Amino acid sequence: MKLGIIGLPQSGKTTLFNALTRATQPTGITGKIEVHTAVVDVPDSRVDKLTAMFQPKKTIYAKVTYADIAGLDGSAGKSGISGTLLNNLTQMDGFIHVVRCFEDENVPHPNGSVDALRDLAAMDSEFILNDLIAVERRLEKLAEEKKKGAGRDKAVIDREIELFNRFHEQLSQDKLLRDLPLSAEEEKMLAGFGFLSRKPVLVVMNLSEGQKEPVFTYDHAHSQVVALQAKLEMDIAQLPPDEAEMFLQEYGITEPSLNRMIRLSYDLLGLQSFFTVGPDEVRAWTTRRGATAPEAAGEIHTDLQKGFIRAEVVSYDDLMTLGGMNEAKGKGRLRLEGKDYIVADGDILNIRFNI
Ligand SMILES: Nc1nc2c(ncn2[C@@H]2O[C@H](COP(=O)(O)OP(=O)(O)O)[C@@H](O)[C@H]2O)c(=O)[nH]1
Ligand SMILES: [Mg+2]
Repeated sequence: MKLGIIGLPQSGKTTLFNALTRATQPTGITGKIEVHTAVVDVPDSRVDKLTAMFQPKKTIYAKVTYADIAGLDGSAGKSGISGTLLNNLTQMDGFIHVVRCFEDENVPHPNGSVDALRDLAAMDSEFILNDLIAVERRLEKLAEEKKKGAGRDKAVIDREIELFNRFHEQLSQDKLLRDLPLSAEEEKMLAGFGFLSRKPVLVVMNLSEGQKEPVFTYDHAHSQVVALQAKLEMDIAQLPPDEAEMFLQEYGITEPSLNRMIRLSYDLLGLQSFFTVGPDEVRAWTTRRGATAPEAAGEIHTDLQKGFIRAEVVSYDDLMTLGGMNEAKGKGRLRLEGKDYIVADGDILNIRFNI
């Protein structure tokens, strides 16, 4: 899963990226289109507790990839976002949109003043305009395809035309595609398209130290808003762990906002974790919410999906309450589930398979 960090120049994207990844990319750089990518562990106290219970040789957390995408500045205009940048954006599963709220006269704002709502709307409009261009191109292609009469079934083409006309109407009103409810079938039709305004967004208000959270409504589907202090988070992330711990205690912070942000972005993408446990390894795996047991098994290995027989399942809460696998088994809480079982967040799975 890949999340793109976007926002105007000087909003704090690279600062946030450094905080997330403990990297030391130079900040304050503008005018360069470039992408830095890093894989980040999803903090999860359940993994820590399972590790304490099973004392495995190895512990592996779930992962999310973050990409610091520079180059968007709200000025793409009528021609849309250009080649490489658009390519990078299209590949993302969702976005972290950094919006500047901090005042700092040493950091010039590209639009002259700090105004979070204006900046947020500007980026949304840029995505909307870009999608509109893509939809218009698609509609032209579909009209041609229909005229030619060869290839795909006419009814299929008509359904697509109907959907893209609806998209066109939405975008023409300066509205996000995210806010347009779609049927499961329509979602399927769109699998190959990377419309930017359809991707889930976590808006990050980047505050200065001690700044009060601005009152903010961003009421859209598949969207969330969090506030954090990117610079402070970066400074904490770059401390050695014991010093970071002391620092957090001193400020009375129970957990860096960053951890919460990582988990929120994971939720936003409609993902959940399940676990595998044992003396060798305790590991968190990622699957979509609503995934069946064989699908989840497929995350571990395709052989486990193909040869799936049954899954032994115990919930995280049951395991913790009862104190161990044998206890869970003794109390009948270790269930045998078949191929239609819908995996729940926190399930501990052992896949029985035959290949
Ligand atoms: N005062 C203050 N400065 C920040 C904060 N976040 C970023 N900056 C500064 O703003 C400038 C731009 O940050 P950077 O992360 O490079 O922004 P980017 O262009 O979006 O990647 C740098 O000089 C940062 O030190 C913050 O929360 N408070
Ligand atoms: Mg940057």
